[in-house]
Amino acid sequence: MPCILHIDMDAFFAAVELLRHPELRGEPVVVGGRGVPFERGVVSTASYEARRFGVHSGMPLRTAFRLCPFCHFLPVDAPVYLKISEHIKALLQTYSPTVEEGGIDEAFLDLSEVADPVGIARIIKERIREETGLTASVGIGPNKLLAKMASDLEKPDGLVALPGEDIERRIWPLPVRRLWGVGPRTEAHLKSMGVKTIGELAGIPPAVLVVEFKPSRGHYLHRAAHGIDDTPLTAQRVPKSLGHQATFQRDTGDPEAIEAELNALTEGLVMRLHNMRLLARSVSVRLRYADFESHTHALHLPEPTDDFAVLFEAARKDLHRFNRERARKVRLVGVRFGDLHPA
Ligand code: TTP
Ligand code: MG
Repeated sequence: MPCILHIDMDAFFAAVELLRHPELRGEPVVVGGRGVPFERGVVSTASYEARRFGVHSGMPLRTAFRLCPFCHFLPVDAPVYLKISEHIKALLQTYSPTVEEGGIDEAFLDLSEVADPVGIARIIKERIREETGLTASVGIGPNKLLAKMASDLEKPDGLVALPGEDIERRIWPLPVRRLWGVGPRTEAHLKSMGVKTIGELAGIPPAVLVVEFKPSRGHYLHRAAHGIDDTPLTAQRVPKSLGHQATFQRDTGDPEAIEAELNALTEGLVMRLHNMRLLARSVSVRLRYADFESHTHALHLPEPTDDFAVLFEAARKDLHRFNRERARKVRLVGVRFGDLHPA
C-alpha cells in the first residue's frame, strides 16, 4: 500500500522573520516586496494573525495596508528563506530515499516502506522545530493528492493521516477551492454550475464535467474529488528547459559554420540530457544577428527523446527556417531543449 507524506511549513516567510523579530510574535505580520505598504509590490505571505483581516499571498501591499493598517510590513529576504529551506530539505532526505521537492517550503516523501509513518511524521516535525525553530504541517495519505490536502487540514502545526475512507467526512464538506488544482477560474465555473463543495463536485457525472471543462481537466476534477491520484513522486525536479549558446568570434553568414556550431551545442546538450536522465520533446534554435536582433524557431517532436540524431535533425530544420534571412550576418547561435520529461 503506497504511503505518501506531504510537509508544508506554516506561514513560511513570516515565520522565518519572526525568528529574528521575536517582539512581533502574536502580531499581524505581512512579508512582501520591500516591506513598504504604499510602494508597488504584493504580499508574499502573511502571519495567521494578519490573515484574520483578510490579508493573503498575492494581494497588493496597498490593499493589505487598507485591510490592516496596523500590520507590521517586512521586506522579502529570499536568501535567508532559501538557506532554511535547503536545511529542511536535507533533513527530509534522511527519512526517505524518494523526496520530491514542491515549492520552497514543501515536499513529498514516499513512506510506503515505513512501518510507522505517523511516528516518522512526529519525529520530522520535532527535528524541524529543534533545528530551525519553525513549525510545519504534515499530511499522510495513500497518494500525493490526499497527503497534500491532509497537510492543509489542521494548519498550523498539524499532523493529519487521511486514509481513503475518510474523504467523505473530511474532504467532501470543504469548498471546491480547497481541492488541489482548483483555482479561482475553475471555482467560478463550478459555482455557475451550482457546485460549491468538493462533495457536490464528486456527485457530478464525469460525462458532464468533460463537457463543461476540457476532457483532461474534467477527468482530473472527477478523480480528484474522489481522492484518486496515481501520479508518482519524481525525486528529481525536472527543469523546464536546457539551453546553451555560443557567440562567434566574428559575425558570420556562412551556413556551414553555423551548422557546425549547432552540432557542437546539440552534442553538449544531449550529454546533459543523458546525465540528468531526461528526454526532450521540443528543440528551438535562436540566432542573434549582427545588429543584435534575435529570432527563434522551434519544432515539436512526435515523442520525447534523448537521441542525438533526432534532436540534431530537429535543430537543423529549425535553422533552415531562417533561410529567408540568410543574407544577414549572425553573431550568436543558441539551442534549447524544452518540454522535458524524466527518462
Ligand atoms: P505557502 O506554503 O503557500 O504559504 P505559507 O507557508 O506562507 O503559509 P501556509 O501556512 O498556509 O502554508 O507558500 C510558502 C511561501 O512561499 C510563503 O511563505 C511565501 C511564498 N509565496 C509567495 O512568495 N507568493 C505566493 O503567492 C505564495 C502562495 C507563496
Ligand atoms: Mg507553507
